[in-house]
Amino acid sequence: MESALTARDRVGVQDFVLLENFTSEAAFIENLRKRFKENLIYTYIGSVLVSVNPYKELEIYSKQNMERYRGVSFYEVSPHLYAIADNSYRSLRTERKDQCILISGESGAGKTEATKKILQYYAVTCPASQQVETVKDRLLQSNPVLEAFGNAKTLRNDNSSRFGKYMDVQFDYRGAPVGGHILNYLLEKSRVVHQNHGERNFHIFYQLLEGGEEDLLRRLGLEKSPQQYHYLVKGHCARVSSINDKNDWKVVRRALSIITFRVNDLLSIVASVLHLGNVQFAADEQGNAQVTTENQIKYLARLLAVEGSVLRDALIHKKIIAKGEELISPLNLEQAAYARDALAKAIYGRTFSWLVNKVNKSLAYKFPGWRSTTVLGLLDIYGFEVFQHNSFEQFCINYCNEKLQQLFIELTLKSEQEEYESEGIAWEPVQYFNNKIICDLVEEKFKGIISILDEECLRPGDATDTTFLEKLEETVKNHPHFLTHKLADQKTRKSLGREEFRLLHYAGEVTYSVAGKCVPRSLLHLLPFELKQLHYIAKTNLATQFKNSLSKLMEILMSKEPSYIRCIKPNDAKQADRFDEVLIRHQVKYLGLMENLRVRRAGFAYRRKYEVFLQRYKSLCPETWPTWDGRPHDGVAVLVKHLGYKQEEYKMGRTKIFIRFPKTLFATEDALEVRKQSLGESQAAAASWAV
Ligand code: AD9
Ligand code: MG
Repeated sequence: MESALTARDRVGVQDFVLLENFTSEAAFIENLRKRFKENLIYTYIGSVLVSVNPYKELEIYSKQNMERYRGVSFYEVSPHLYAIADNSYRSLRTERKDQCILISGESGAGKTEATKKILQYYAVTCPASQQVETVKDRLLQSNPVLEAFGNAKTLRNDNSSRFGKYMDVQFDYRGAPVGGHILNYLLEKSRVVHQNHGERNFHIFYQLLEGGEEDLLRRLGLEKSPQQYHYLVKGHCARVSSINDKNDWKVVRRALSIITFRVNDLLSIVASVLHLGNVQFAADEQGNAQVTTENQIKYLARLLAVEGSVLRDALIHKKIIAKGEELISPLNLEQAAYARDALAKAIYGRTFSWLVNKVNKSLAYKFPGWRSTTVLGLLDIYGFEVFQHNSFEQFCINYCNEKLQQLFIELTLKSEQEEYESEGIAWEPVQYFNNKIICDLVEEKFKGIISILDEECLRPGDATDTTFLEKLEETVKNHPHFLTHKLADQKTRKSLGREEFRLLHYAGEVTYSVAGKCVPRSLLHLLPFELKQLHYIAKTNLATQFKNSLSKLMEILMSKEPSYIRCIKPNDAKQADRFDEVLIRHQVKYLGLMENLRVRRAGFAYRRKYEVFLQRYKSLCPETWPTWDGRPHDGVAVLVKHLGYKQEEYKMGRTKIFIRFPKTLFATEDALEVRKQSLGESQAAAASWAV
């Protein structure tokens, strides 16, 4: 029989706070590695769940397993996202306080899978009724729809979410899900017109072509083969072995009809994007673009219900308003292609928003005012990104992570502090890196990067990427987290291009290119007509829009009690049983896990309610065994005295015992093991404990 000590040695600790050497990154990673090897993909840092993508099906998501986690105290079962889901749900019910679960991690780390598994958990374990079943079904069905339109095959993930998602689930007084609402962030629209080698456009295009019935495709003027469409061939990988577009189409088609009855309109628009991509131009003698593909215009006119001639003209001209007058001027070849692509992106982007609206309508709680509901939010948002070349998109994503990190540290510290206070234990201040300075650098009014970008982009006349950079240099030149070629010293200068700036994020340095950040205003007028419901308004810069929606998100999250799931990707090959240490070390850093652990371990490694502690260890002291009739607090006091705990090793709070060092707890655990063997109890009874 394996002793507690050797089991710990083999599978590591279930909670990083129990690591002896908790400041050592190497010890942290070693613990992850041990557990990963044993298929134990979940580990806690206190109440934060760290999850490593197994890239294989594990038998831990069965209905029986869901039941194991239902209503059970967090630490009595092995770490699992069901424990997080159940714990949040229970707080929601007992304290009637809104909850949120923040899921972060880099592309392919398992965020979306975690979100889906949590939703499934609620679908199975929450009370049911006919009306509730409909809501549960819609909640689950919203996934295939949003994934079809918002996910794509990338080099990092065959089903990569190309948008950020925050989903609220509303629960009624009985704890049954009765409604939901989705907020979406920053769809990667550039993918509609261009894909890198080895990547695809959004799934829906391939699903429609592969799975769509013949008469549907005929009506849309589409041919079955993706090779026919310019927007689908850029990445040279229309087919992917892990994806079955034909089957997925069936699922999506069914889910769509649950969510909206305007599926035909929707598919017309999807088809129109493909036709738009095939519109070609040739230059006339003056060098002005002319449309050479009349067939496409014909289809487009029909699908979008616009006049062919209006559309044709709009694609090859631009409209500018100067001194209150509207001027029309011709476009050259390059400009026309740009306009076409801009239109395709805008159409797709608007369609996505429209779809999210439809999903929200179908999920809307139908009895407002009847009884108040409580809300549980799930945030599935891209983690910190650093590429060779980082553009505006990475800037927004990393800014978002910077904000989430700020929120995370603030709330973790706050809840630690509150717990100490409510337990009557003196709080010992923790040193930690406060990233507010970086958030301010990005978002501060008038002098933050976004403000300057906004000002430059909306300035009439000659704003360019270079003037933007100069303005930045002028305004934030002395900021310790900001650098450009001009501001850098001789040595660093070599690593910075003249069209780049570098930010020192909490997670590390990232160099961003400013190219294309400033889109001249005139281009925004290229969108020549208004698609019904797809009205295009461009009053503010994208970055400002993102900043505003992010600040709303922060408000939402701040008003709720948060839980965290930090996802880690074990290797870049999407393979099972491969633990790439370098890659993992990066993520541990970007996710701020060591900082998290430091804050959590600042005072005491371990704490438990007196009842729970006594129940587990009472057999170690003759006075508490087999039963203790007095207050659990007094029982624990007797117990730890008997065990010889020294004064500096623990503190007695109002409802919990706090133990400073893991070794104290381990010694007690080992003593329990010996005792159990002498009592002839099976090892299994102790196996599930969080030690
Ligand atoms: V991205 O930022 O949207 O590109 P995610 O969402 O973090 O990314 P996702 O959840 O899509 O990653 O997971 C990627 C793939 O890993 C999935 O398609 C599964 O094949 C695999 N995966 C993730 N989590 C699990 C799991 N718990 N069990 C088995 C998993 N496989
Ligand atoms: Mg995802």
